[in-house]
Amino acid sequence: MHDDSLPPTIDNPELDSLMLTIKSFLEHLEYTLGKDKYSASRYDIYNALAYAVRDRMVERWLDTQQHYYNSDHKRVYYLSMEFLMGRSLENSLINLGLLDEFKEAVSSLGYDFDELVEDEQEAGLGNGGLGRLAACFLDSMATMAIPAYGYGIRYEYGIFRQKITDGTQVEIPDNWLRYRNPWELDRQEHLHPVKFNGRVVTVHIDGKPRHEWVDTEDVMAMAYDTPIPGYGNNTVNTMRLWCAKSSREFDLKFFNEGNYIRAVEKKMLTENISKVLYPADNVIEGKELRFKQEYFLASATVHDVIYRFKKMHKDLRLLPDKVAIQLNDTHPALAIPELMRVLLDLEGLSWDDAWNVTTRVFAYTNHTILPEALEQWPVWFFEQILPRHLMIIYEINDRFLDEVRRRFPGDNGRLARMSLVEEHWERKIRMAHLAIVGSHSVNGVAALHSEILKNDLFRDFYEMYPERFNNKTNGITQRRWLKKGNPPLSALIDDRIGPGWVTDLYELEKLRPLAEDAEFRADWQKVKRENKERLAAYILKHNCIQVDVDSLFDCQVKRIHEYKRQLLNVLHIITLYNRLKADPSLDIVPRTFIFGGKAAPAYFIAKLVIRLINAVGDVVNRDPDVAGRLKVVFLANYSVSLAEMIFPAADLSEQISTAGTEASGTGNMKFALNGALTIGTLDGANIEIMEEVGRENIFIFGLTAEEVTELKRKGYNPREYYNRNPELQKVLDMVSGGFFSPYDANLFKPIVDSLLNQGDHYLLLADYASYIASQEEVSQLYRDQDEWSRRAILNAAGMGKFSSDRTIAEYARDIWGVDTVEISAQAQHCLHD
Ligand code: IMP
Ligand code: B1N
Repeated sequence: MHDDSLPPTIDNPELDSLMLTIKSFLEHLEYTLGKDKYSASRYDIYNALAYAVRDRMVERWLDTQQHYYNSDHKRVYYLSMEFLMGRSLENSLINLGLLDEFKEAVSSLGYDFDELVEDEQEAGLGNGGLGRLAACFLDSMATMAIPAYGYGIRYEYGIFRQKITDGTQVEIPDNWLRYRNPWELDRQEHLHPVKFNGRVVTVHIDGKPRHEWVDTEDVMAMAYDTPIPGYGNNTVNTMRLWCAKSSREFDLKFFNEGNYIRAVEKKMLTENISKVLYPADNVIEGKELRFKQEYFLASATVHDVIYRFKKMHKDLRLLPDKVAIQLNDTHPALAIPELMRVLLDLEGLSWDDAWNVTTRVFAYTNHTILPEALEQWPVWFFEQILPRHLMIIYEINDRFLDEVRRRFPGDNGRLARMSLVEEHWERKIRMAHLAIVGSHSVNGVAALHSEILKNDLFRDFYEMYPERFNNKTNGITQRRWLKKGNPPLSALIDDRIGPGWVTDLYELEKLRPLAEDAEFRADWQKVKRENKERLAAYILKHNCIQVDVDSLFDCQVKRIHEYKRQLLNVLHIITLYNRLKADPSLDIVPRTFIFGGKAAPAYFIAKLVIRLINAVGDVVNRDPDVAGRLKVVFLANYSVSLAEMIFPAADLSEQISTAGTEASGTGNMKFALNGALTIGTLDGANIEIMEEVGRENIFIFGLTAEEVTELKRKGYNPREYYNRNPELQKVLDMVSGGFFSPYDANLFKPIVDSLLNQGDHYLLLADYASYIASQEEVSQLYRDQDEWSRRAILNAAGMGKFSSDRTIAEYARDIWGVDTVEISAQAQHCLHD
């Protein structure tokens, strides 16, 4: 910051800037919030600070948007039902290059910056990887100066807060907007009516049918905009989230009936659309309200996109020259028939023109192959709620199936497999098929995943449209996941290789030679230790467990799901426990097992796994025979903020999903970037991480995806593994026999049942022995701290590929066809210029 040798005169521009910051903060406290330093609560202080930060973004924001308007570049619209943004204050300051100045201003006013930052409610409008990926992409698009918008829903309640009571997950509603949200600006004027229900009237004009959707019940979508600042440039993009408001006509209709209370009730019901995020990850809930949410996002966004396009252009056939829409999974895929409806019914385009425009605008990203997560909406939902869209989908399907027939005559099996309509049991629309047929690009999120899409899940479609299929391996933003989350490591890296990595993560390659430098390894270890101490203090405060910072921090943090196999990790813990009990003098490497993650509230087995982790912790943490060697910690309410503290402190990253099930994973990248070694299967992006860091610097175990398929084909019998392995047998018998649930002996039976009697769908028993052996190698290596840190450095050095900047550059080049648009620093603002 400012040089102390300079006299504090008014000629010092840095001091000027500092004084303006202080002034801005005080003015917001007084004029925006109506408080003075005596009456201000801690939230007032935080809000005043946030407004001062926001002010510094607004000029660049207006400039950026004005420039996009004037230069009329092609824009990208990233549509997502989830944006897991986390906190904004420190991140904004980092990207704006104002962190030091604001820290100084805050401390000169007598406040603690680090405490204030913690007062921010995090924006948890997402479940896990898919929502956080959308947030990383927004950061990268702004940093790379891409004219881009994130479009989503402004849920009043984000992902629930998780409490652990008696070892059990309890869900607390996340009322994140209670103390205002200083980052958003409401756009009362940006309102779009979104139609529901009603019926379709077809009239024939000159022999041509024209469809009108009438007697609808309309809900207004109102825009709230959040600025998304790029790092070290002048770009500020927009995230626009829609909030549901009842329409005036709606109100009139119901209030005129004279029953005032009933009318208010009805009004509230329509506004429920944006009330709450569905808390299930990698599984669909099939609820009507969710269906309405998806259409609400799709419709409001399509209308906004067209409204903006029309400010500059008349001919909608040129839309693909100016607009690219990326669908974050099928959740917003109703935008495809919605755009068709607008082009056909409102703009009067021919079917062929409308279809040509639509398929050139849309691109679809698939994020999962789990069958329970593939969206299929009952036809009767459409009949009742979106009757016109059903007609359009049927026509898309008829034309598509004609094309299939031409390409593959007589292949009726193929027709049934590829149809947009699933005819089994009740009729359903297969949203993935709609998304593939309606897009020019279909991508998976890691190399293996994209291969599975082509060769397996969407094989028929790949045979028909091979040119549509491509891979875009996920990435993460190093601004949040290293610079913000791990200040000591960032400082160390800056010191040795300079700060270029912040916008070009491949710069980390320069760490490779430093892995051989003993002094650098010592500094690296010091940083890791400092971060482990910070996490240990947090654990002591929140879990009342004292952990040893010299022990190996073995971390698995992610949503709780059977395919992610937290249970396999638990089986390893119990195995170690048994070995120590059998031979108390056994010399093992002390470990602290750290878990974090939420279970979907209705996911019985996932919730039971949380109870098991805590129950095992209760036994292990209290047993004097293993004291000092094993600790088990479940950290409640895993969230972006907690993640920012865990990744820097981890020694070992658990990425142990059944091969072929985790589309990519992104936590795996965050751990390695922060200097953890990975133990993992050959799944998702783990494979590419191995390629980048070297096979010798990662612990790989278990069946490959091909071997999994082969084993299942031959007939997998988990009992064989149980019968053959006495150590495994003992572990499972303890769990099912009530060793960890003495007051309720049968409590954990369903878990063991799922393995032994219900087919062990995710092949835990098949991978158990290999996992245990790999963990032994981990322990051996950890004894050699110098070698361990050498490999950790090589891991971080290999993370260049996993910046979301690289991912976004590929989307921009291969799918969107958009250029970067540098915004210059200028800013003369006048409403009348
Ligand atoms: P929007 O995102 O389409 O609402 O437009 C954002 C920005 O585009 C505004 O803040 C203006 O900078 C610019 N813009 C929109 N309409 C006009 C116009 O009619 N004249 C000049 N600039 C405009
Ligand atoms: O998307 C991430 C990947 O890194 C993960 O491997 C993948 O599991 C995750 C329905 C999902 N796939 N599908 C979902 C989320 C919410 C929902 O309602 C499905 N999440 C993923 C980013 O590519």
